[in-house]
Parts: sequence; C-alpha cells; structure tokens
Amino acid sequence: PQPVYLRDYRPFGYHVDEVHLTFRLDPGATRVIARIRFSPNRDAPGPFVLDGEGLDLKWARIDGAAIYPEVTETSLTCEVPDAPFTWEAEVEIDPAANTALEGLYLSNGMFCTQCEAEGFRRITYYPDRPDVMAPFSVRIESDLPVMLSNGNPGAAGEGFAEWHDPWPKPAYLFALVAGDLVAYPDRFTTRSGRDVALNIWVRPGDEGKCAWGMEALKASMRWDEEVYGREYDLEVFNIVAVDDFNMGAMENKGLNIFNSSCVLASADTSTDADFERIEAIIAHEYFHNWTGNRITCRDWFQLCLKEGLTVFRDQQFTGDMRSHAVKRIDDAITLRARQFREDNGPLAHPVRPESFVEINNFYTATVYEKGAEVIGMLKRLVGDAAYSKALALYFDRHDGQACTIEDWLKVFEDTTGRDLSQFKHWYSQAGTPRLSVTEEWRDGVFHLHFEQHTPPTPGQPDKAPQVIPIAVGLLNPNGDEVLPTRVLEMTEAKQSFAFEGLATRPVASVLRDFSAPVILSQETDNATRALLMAHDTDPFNKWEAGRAFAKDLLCRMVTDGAPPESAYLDAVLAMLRDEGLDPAFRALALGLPSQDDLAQTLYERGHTPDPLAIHDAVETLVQAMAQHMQDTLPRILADMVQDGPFRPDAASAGKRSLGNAALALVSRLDGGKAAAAQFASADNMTQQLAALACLLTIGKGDAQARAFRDQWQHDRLVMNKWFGLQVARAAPDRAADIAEKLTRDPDFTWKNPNRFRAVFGSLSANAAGFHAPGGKGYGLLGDWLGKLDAVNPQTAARVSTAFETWRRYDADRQAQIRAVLETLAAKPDLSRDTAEMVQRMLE
Ligand code: DPP
Ligand code: ZN
Repeated sequence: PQPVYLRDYRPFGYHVDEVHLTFRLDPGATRVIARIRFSPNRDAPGPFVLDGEGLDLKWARIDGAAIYPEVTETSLTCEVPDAPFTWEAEVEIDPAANTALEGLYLSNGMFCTQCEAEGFRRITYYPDRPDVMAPFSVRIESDLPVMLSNGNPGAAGEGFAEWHDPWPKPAYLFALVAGDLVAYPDRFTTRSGRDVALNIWVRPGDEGKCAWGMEALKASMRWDEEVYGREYDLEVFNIVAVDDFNMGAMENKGLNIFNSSCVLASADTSTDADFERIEAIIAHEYFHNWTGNRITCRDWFQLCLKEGLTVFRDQQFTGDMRSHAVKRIDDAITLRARQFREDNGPLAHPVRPESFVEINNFYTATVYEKGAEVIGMLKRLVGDAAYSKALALYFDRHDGQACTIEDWLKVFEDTTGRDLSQFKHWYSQAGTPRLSVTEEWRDGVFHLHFEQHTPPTPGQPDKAPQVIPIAVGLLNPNGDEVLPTRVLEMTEAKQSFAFEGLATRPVASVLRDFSAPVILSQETDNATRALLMAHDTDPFNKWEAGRAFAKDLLCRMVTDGAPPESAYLDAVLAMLRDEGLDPAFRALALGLPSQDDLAQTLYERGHTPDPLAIHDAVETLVQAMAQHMQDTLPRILADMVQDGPFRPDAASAGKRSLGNAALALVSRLDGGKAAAAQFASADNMTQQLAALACLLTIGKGDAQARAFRDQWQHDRLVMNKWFGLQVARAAPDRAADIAEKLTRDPDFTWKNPNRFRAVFGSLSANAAGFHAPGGKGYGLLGDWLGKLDAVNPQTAARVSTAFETWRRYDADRQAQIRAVLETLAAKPDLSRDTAEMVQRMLE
C-alpha cells in the first residue's frame, strides 16, 4: 500500500449538510440506511468519492432516483449533480464477523462501534475524513433494551430509539451501542445552570464498579469549567464499558466508549494505579469534548493537535487532583520508557508525522506524550497568563472547525507577538535532543555552557537546533537555594548563560521540573548528587538526582563490575527516612531506572547491552538497598499501615505505594514472610497484588498465584492481572516458558486485546526474560503476532513494537529477531497495519 502524505492534503469537494442513519441491527446481517445531504464545495471542487470497506451495497439513490455507482474494495464513485442533493444508500454489514474491532462489532453480545480513525467507512459509504463535519440523526431498530448514539435522545419506543447530535462532527466521532446494559446514573449542573444527565452503562453485575468513574467524570466537568472555561454542551453524557476494545477509550460525542479496564473500579478488584489511571482517562476523554470534538483535526497528520493538548490537560488535572510533583515524575518515567524508546529506534517519527501507510500505527507515545510535552514547553516559554489567553482565543476562533498545528501556533503568535517558527521544529523533527551542560566558575561569575544535538532518525539525517526551555536553579554548597528557578531559553546549537552576584561557586540544578523532553548529560560527582537529593527545592530534580545517580552506578556495575556504592545507598536511605516528604515521593525515590532504559544508555555509551547482565546488576543493587535499609524498612512498613476501609485518594494510595516499595525490599531479606502475610490478610487489590508481585519476584508465590486465580476466576479484569503478573515477574530463564504455558490456559481468550496484552505486553516488558538467550520469547511473540494479525491487525501491530529496540543487541539476538520479523513480513495475508510496522523496523 502507498503512503499518504501531509503535503497532498486537499479539502473534500462536497460539504455534508446533514446525516440521517437508520440501523436495523442483526448480529450477522445489520442493515445501515443512510440519507445524506451533500452540497458542492465551491471553494474546492473535486470528485465525489466516498470511502467504504467491507460493505455490501444493496441500492443507492440520488434525489430519489436509483443509481449504480462504481464500487471498489475501498471506495465508491458516481456522477452527482452540480447542486445540493440527497444521497441515499443501504448496505449490509456483519458485526458478528468483525474481529478487528473497528467499525460496528459485537462484544459479549453487545453492539458497539469504534470509528477513530477510519472505522466509519466499515459502517456506510461516507467521506470518512475529519475535516468533513455534519450534524447526525440516528435511528436504531432492534429488540435490545438499551440503544444509544451520539447527542441528545429523541423519540423512542418498542424496538427503536432515535438520537440527534446537533453539533457538527466528523464521522470518527460517531458511536452506537446496543445491548443488555444497566445504567449507573447521576446528574451534573453546569456553571451556567444547565442540567446534564450522566450515565455509566455496564453489563449487569458491574454496577458496583461505577462510582469512582462517575466521581471522576463530575470532577473533570467542574475542572474544565474552572480552569479552561469549557462547559458541557448536550443534555446527556453517556459512558459505556466494553470488554473487547483496542484502545483505552474513545471520546465519541456525548457517548464515550471505554475499555472496561479503564472505567470499572472497586477496592477489591482495582489497584491504586488503576484508580488513578481511570480518573485520568475519564478526564482525558471528557476533555476531548472541546479539544478534539468542538475543535477537531483537519487531517490525521494533525492528530497531536487534539491528543497532545488533551494529554497535557489530563496531566494538569491529575496534578491538581493529586500531587504535581509526583505526577511530573510519573510522566517523565512514562515518557522515557515509551517515547524515548520509540524516538531512538526505527519507529521514530515527528510529533506531526508527514506520511503514513496506516494511521492506526501513529497513535503513539510520540504523538500523545511528546505532543503534551511540546505544549508544556510552550506554556513555560510564554507564561501561564499568555497560555490562558491563547487558549481562550483558540476556542473562540476555531470552535466548529477542523484545524492544523499552524492554526494552533498562530493563536500563540497572535497572543504574544512571538515568532514560533523555530519552536515549530518540535512538531516536525523526530528524535530526542541531547542536551549537555558544563559549568564554569570564573572571576566570581558562574557560567552554564549548553550544547544541543539531535541524532538522525529515519528520513531525517540532519536536525536544526530547537528552542529548549531550560529551567535552572542554583544552590550554595550548604544546600541553600541562592537562585530560584529561572527559565533559560536556548535557541542555538551552543549557548552560554552567566550568573553574577554569587558569593561562592554554586551547585546547578538544571532542567528542573523536566522542562524539556531531552536527554541531559551533566558532569557531576556523587557528592553533588547527594546534595541535590537532600536539598533541591525542585521536587523533580530532587528525585532526578537520585535517578541519574542510580543510572550511572548501574551502568558501571554492568561494564566494570563496580559494587553498589554506599554514597548512593546513604542518599536514598536519607530520602526514605525523611518524614517531611510525601510517601508517594519517597516510594518513587526507591525506584530504579528501567532495564530497557539502562540498555539504551549503555548502547549510547558504546556498549552492546546484555539484558541478563543488566538484570543481574539491578538485582544486586536492590539486594544491597534492602540490606542497607534493613533497620528502617520495618518501621516504614508499620507506619504505612492504614486502618479503616480502603480509600483510593492520593494520600492513602501514596502510603500504600511506599509500604509496598518497602515490602519489596523486605521480601529480599525475609524470604517473603511479610509479603505472604500481607497477601493472606489483604482486603483490597492494591495490597493483594503487590504482595503477590513481591513473592513472584523472589521466585516464590506459586500457592498464592493459585489462590488468587481461585478467588478471581470470575472477574475478567482481575484475571488479566493474574496473566500479566506471572510473566512480568518471571525470572529471565522462565519468562518465555511461563508465557507459553499461559497461552495454553483455557482462560487465555487471546482475541480479547486486554488478555493478549496481559501476556505479551508483559513478556516484552520483562526485558531480561524477553531477551533471554535462545530467543524463545522472540519466536513465541512472533508466532502469536502472526496469529493475532489475522483477526485484529491494530492490536497485533501495536504489540509488535516489542521488537523496536532490536538493533541495540548483539549479533545473535539481532539475527533471531530479524528472522522473526522477516517471517512475519513474508506472510502473504499480513495486514497493512503490521506490514508497515515490520517494514519500518527492518529498514
Ligand atoms: N480514544 C483515543 C484517545 O482518547 C483516541 N482518540 O486518545
Ligand atoms: Zn485522546
């Protein structure tokens, strides 16, 4: 298949004035009757070509007269009048046979849809592109008790329900749900006093898992009013939980559809991390109502316009609801684990890509998370007040439009008078900038000398310097702050900044709050790191000093056989003991860089990373931490115990997170006694799962894993945890075997994306296990990707990113992975999705 290019964008030759759809639902033979008003686009005349895939056209009419269009596998063409006209067509589709989970499909007997990015064309013939926006009216006919679509409810009666969405929208935001569902209802009054009916629709039996999502929804609605001045705009807001879903959730206008794992929550079945993620995803999808739906994307190259901004907004929301410091650290950890990894391998692409074969392959960490970082940098550069003004102008100027990154940047230029042409490189240049800094103390003046460099990425050998906001603070050698945070604006390849009026040579805290998504290298020593860990007023850099220290130490342990250094152990212990610090922060301070991150760092330092050596170094360091902290750990465990019923709030969760970080270390010393006790007495999933994880990590826990299964066999979401954890926590030489054994389990319902990811996402996340000698993990994943690709290309393509780092490794591993990728590539019926991914990885 040919790539599509951003530069080839042309508007559609027709406007859609209104859309009327009738669905006669039937699992194997659903009829969709469309009646659509088109009018010629006088500004951009063009041919009348509609998208359509897998549709069985029964008849078509224009202005009431039968026509016989030319139909291909992917399109429909016909002659049309040079004036407004009514298009009518009836197609038959087969939701029951739709395993790709794009378009209209069935999940546990319930009809549901997923149309982003290009699923609507599997429902009816239509200009399936985001710049064609229209109001939709929908009539659903079936004998199912609940029938939902976008917008406000209209007439309903025996066997039918009608919906009308007054807000013009692109087809990717269309949604339909019908099934045997029950509602968890609530209401919300907007700040202008409009009453909105809220519902979370679930399968009978799941009503008890909706309260948290509902609270998150109301909090999101309030927050968007208060912080962005955005009010909800329909009479109802419906959320539906679906078990079989490729993504996390989908922001369809007025009818959000969620992967059940991203909305259902209860203390018994969900961990603190689940609660936080659910809150954030509910917020994310709700925030799309303005950033995505009211203002949408002109074309799919602009995906970051809605996703980067909406991720940024959900990150702000979580910070406001919980802790800004902890959220920033969590986001940096995720960015490094997923986006830096992507940005430094064969799948690197700009935040706004310029070509693609399959758009589903570009719902990536780069578009989402780096896209959000770019907005954070913009805000830091212009300041909070100008950011608010620019956003108000954006909503005002572009409401109801399908926009581009140029439109977005223009509101900032118009608000601030800044020229953002250099800043725009953040949208067009792939790759993670390397920022290095050296310090100089000369004649009582302190200098920071910066250099930036972005390595080549596929198709982009040379990079221009970027605008990098570098937040810097200075401490004196006693640890007192002598210069509060100031944002330096770097625009050159090399640039120096001078600081005068200092009594002594200061200690620099650079890139505070992770002010840019770059890889920083800074010459420093253990004493300076320990000083920053103890005294930095910037919580991110306080944490980062420890993280950078651990990374260097682990690299030296791998390459030189260095022992765990007591300077590191002492500094972390001091943080652990500091009761002035938030427990959630102290838990993060006990964490170590991921093994994948260490592999990349070693690779960049000129070594061929050995995943087993990295694993061993981490094990050694963790063991040393446990021993070094053994007097403190029992007290932490005791202090973090909470009485009373489980509460999912940030403070309670932070205590559990510190307690469980301590438990992991204690398990190294007591052979799992404390963890087994916690497992036995746990009355919530956070404590139960953490205890099981501790046991599996030290090679124990077989009995507990069996008990866990017996207890949770009936709960599909908890069973995903059961599948995932055993693989994630397996010793390197056992991970692939355990994964393989789990694929033979009768509950391995692999066509369910959550279940497939539970096993194979966990296998690739277990770096030493996935890359264990012999290549068994590679072969196993390759076989299953081939199998999944035939039923669900989108998820297969996504999971194939497990291989994206393959060129870092030694010749044997490379040969094994190459063979797996080439076997996939040679499959005659490989999907466009997976074919594109495999080809990019092999190039
Ligand atoms: N549902 C996905 C998201 O919200 C795609 N829009 O990011
Ligand atoms: Zn989104």
